[in-house]
Amino acid sequence: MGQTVAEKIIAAHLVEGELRKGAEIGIRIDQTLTQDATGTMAYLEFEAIGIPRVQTELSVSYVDHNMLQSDFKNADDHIFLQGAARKFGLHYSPPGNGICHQVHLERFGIPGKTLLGSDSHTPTGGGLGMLAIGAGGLDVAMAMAGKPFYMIMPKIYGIKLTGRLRPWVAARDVLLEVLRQLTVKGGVGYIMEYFGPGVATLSLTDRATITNFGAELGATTSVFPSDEQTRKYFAAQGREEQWRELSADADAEYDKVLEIDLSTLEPMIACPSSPDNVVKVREVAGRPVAQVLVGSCTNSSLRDLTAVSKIMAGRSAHPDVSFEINPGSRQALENLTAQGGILPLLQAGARIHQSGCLGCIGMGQAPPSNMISLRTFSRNFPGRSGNKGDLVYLCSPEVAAASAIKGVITDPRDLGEYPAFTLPERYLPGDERIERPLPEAESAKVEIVRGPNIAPFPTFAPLPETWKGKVVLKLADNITTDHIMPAGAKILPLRSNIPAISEYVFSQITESFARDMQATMAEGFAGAVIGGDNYGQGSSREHAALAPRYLGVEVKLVKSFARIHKANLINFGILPLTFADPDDYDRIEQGAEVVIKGLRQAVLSGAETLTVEIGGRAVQACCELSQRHREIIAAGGLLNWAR
Ligand code: MIC
Ligand code: SF4
Repeated sequence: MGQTVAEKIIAAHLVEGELRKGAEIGIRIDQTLTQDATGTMAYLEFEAIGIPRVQTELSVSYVDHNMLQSDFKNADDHIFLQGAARKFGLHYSPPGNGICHQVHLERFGIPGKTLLGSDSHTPTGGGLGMLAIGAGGLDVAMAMAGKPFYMIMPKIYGIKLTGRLRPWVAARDVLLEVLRQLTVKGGVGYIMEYFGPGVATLSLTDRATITNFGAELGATTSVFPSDEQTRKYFAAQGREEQWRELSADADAEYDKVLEIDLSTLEPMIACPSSPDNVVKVREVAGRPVAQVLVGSCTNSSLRDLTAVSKIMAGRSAHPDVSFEINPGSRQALENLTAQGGILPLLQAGARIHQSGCLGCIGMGQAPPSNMISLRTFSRNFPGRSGNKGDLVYLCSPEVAAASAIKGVITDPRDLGEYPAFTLPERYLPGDERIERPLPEAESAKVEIVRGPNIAPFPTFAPLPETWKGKVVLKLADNITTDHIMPAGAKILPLRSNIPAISEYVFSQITESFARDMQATMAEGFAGAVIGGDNYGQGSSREHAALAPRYLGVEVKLVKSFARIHKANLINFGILPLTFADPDDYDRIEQGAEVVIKGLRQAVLSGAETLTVEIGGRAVQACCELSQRHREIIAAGGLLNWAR
């Protein structure tokens, strides 16, 4: 039987297991990336593993998230990351240089290679035919140490593209349509692979928008073939020699197929507060908008910024709109400048910021109260903008520009003819500030500087024979990692200090959670959290497992898990269980006592179901774990296990 692109890359990197869907496999990782908000912890973990230098073909440490420097913390982290890169043999991309995914696409990605990144939008690299996967920092640290990356062999969801996008309809709309149909959990357990005649009509950065935003489907990753469009992009980047062709075999089989005729799509928009709450722009047109943000790793490439600049040329942003541009990278900004694209934006009233994540992760740019913020970002989870009860909509750069002009949500087709533009055949590289790895002899002399906010890594106890706890929280479906471990300008700077950041665990849901956990622990109980479907969707932040574990949460019993979060729970020794009978969920009350007898023995001996006594009632829970996972949990986490 023929193979898909994803299967070919996995087969070429397989080091453990066999290519059977649903079985655990280990793959070799060629490249890694980290960003600063997950990177400090990842390098502390790498240090704890004790390997002196990264073992990958290429590893890059980016600073793009924690850019506001309102005290010493973020600036200290940047210095730590630069030192760690010099010490351990990595490339280093400093603040202002761009969002990790955008810069990695431009300067480092290679078709057919594997990339593991400590950020959930790592699949951006799938746009150029990489197998690019998001993971927790500890998994990335292990990959840097030359260890395989383990995952359950996903199924392949073929997305067949036919036709061609009409003017004013963008790559963003393709995935908004897929999200509308499949929802934020539709991709769980799958790699989304794009094929069909419509693929050739999409530019490389359009493809990257699609694979990036595909993270919101809960998919393991998304991938496009590498073809003539890809070659053109590599030529424009001055690295054509790194390009190679890669396509699915004609007789490749997909586990499921969804067909999208690009020529029938219309401008779409995701309404508050979930990326799959999608409608046609026409259905919500006319709602007043207070803020329009163009940026984020989903939509801030040179193509996107050029489109916005051309649309704004000779027009102005509405006086009631704060119209802001967050360029994806120094390269995008340099080339936009060289082409004369900045002036029309400034004249239209744009606030142009440095390259980075900025408002996408609540590092500034919070919108005014009770007013609509329109963003070309990937997530509109509740409160992520910085405001409780926020009204964030997600859309294409075209919809954003049209709405900025009119001051209300606008279908961009109302603006008339789509402006013509071309992109340069050869880009200015914009990589002046990227540091190359130091030679080994020089690395050895580097002393890593650690600010006072960089706390040592906490240690955790192994799994006990009988586990005693309390239901400390009962939650609904689709809980995001932003609910579990919020981000934003106040909390993100604590990412390298687990005791400090743990104070904010679940603070969006109940402000007293950390204090309540302390009281529970003082009574001699550990914590169990009950959840619904798709628990832990969104970010790759391992802090959403590490910080609750630090507070004493040791068991999570839910209807279903998001992939990366489940992997992070295992890495920090939290037992992930799912309901055998989902109706049991309704019978559980917050505060109930929980006992699991013979737990350690059951986990280690491969038990697939466990009896959990909750409030005196026996509840059957499924324990879907590989033998490796079981040993890791019994040891109290991956670092204990590896030692
Ligand atoms: C996000 O978009 O939620 C983030 C911030 O980039 C996260 C990583 C983090 O929390 O540091 C992600 O997507 O993994
Ligand atoms: Fe940064 Fe936003 Fe992309 Fe996350 S989704 S990497 S915060 S730009």
